[in-house]
Amino acid sequence: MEIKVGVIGTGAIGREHIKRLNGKVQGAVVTAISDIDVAGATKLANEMNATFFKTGEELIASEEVDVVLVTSWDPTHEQYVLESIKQGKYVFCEKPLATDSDGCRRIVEAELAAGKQLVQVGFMRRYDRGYIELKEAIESKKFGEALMLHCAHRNPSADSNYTTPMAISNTAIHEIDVLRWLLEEDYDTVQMILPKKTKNTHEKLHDPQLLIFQTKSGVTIDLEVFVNCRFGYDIKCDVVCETGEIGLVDPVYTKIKSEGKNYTQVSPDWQTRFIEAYDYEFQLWIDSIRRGVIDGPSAWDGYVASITMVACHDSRESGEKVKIEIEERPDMYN
Ligand code: NAD
Ligand code: ISE
Repeated sequence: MEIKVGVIGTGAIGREHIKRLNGKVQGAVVTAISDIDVAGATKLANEMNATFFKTGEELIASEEVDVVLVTSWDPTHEQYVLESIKQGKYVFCEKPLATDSDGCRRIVEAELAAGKQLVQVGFMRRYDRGYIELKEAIESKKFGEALMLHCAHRNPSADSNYTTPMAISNTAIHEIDVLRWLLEEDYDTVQMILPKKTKNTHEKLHDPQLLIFQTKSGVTIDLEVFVNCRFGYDIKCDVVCETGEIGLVDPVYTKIKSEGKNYTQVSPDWQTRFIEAYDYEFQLWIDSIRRGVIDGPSAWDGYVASITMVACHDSRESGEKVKIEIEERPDMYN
């Protein structure tokens, strides 16, 4: 029997995930959708033979829905995740889990009260072949201990609703999760630096931004977030070890020779850059639901990311290095 998925939020990534769940992922079918854009979502529901629900809460409660996928705007995530937990349904929530650490904490508390892991967060980089290979190399200690990481998260452009804090809450949140997963340790401190501003930004966005993390064991990470870089979607992670360096390469399958040049292209967007990671992420999510054991990025991981994010905001305000304090992880997440 296919697992019936209800999707809340049918914008860019919602539609991508619907296509993937219906077309690529084995064992799942999207049966219900909801969006505040009633006209657009009703049209989509008709095209794909799914039921449109006026509110996310009605969708979550429906018998037509076994599990929930939340792909609406960031500030709406918490309410739908909490409602899914209340209804005892598995829920996949795109990042961020909630817009602040109090919201993430409420979700962790609700899940602990439910006594079962129901939530998975959309930190898809853990499913990217490049990051998986980096993790294997670090764990094997083939090149000795990891000492420093040089990372960048670049987007071609950001719209006028994208503000300075979103460089962390909406963008760097991916690295905040994947780098602690890669190194298997938490951060100790963070310091933010605001470099010279590009002319291609607007008043409410300081772009680029630079973050320097120190992990508990002393690994130093520099992370550039530059969301108006203009040249493409560019993700860098170079791990400097004692006797070698391992780094991500852009997944390219062709090269171009033309007009005296020989080159490869930069990925244009997140859809292209991480397409295989998203496919793998969703197949494993559906498989884990069948087994009844969620083993992807948890609500706890979403919470830790949010605490780290708050420390980044504090450091941007003060210019100082800020300590990142995280409580002991509850047993359910060990
Ligand atoms: P989008 O603006 O294209 O789509 C969001 C949709 O949510 C819109 O159709 C909007 O009408 C709908 N919506 C807003 N409030 C709602 C509500 N209360 N109930 C139901 N629907 C509501 O945005 P997007 O780019 O698709 O991003 C959606 C989410 O996915 C964001 O949280 C974003 O951070 C995340 N995202 C993750 C990745 C990733 O790489 N993992 C990539 C892109 C976006
Ligand atoms: C977007 O929401 C994503 O999650 C992308 O992966 C990220 O690169 C982009 O900055 C975000 O806005």
